[in-house]
Amino acid sequence: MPLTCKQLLQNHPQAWREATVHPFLEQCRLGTIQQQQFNTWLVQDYLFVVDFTRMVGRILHSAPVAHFDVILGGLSALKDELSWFKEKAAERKLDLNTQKQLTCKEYCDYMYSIAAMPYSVQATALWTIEFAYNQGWQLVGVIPPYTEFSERWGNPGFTEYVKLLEQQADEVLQSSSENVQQQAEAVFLNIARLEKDFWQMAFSATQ
Ligand code: HMH
Repeated sequence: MPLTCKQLLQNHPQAWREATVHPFLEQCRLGTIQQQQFNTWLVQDYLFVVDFTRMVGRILHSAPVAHFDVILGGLSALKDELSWFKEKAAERKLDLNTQKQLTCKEYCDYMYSIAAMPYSVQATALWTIEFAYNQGWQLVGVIPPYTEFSERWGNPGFTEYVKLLEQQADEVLQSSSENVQQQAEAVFLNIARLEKDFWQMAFSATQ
């Protein structure tokens, strides 16, 4: 049986829950998140998205032409997302010219290392990263004052994009060797852990 994205979720329900359900998101839903926690997330996630955009650019380099449409659509959404982050930061008078915190740096370094892996592993990583936010923010729901944030990653268009990423990853995993499938599973688990750590990094922020 070839590995699929669904199978990864079924194999690791606990790791996935920890990646997508966190007090940070719960307190966004309740409106009780503190400013420094939210602002830390916002600035660090901007820095993350800059490096994530580079990762998607590198995935394009490895992808079959038949996968270009979806990936280019993702890159175009990232163009919009990067300007949106700058707007949100300006509204809050936050300086984006900031150092990465350790967890953010670890995650960005990890994304960089993924470029050396087979395309099916990269495609799985891309789906995992996008699905984590799609699910995490969707569970928050569209409640003010963070409506705009939950909608960005929870909206139907983004959900559809994540489904296409899943299809592309499944398609190439199907013809991957067992060894490569194991790599894909390890990458899924590492990303799930980094997602959990990223929420925790913002949640623990005191300044
Ligand atoms: C930490 N994971 C993190 N930030 C994001 N913006 C995404 C995933 C989805 O793009």
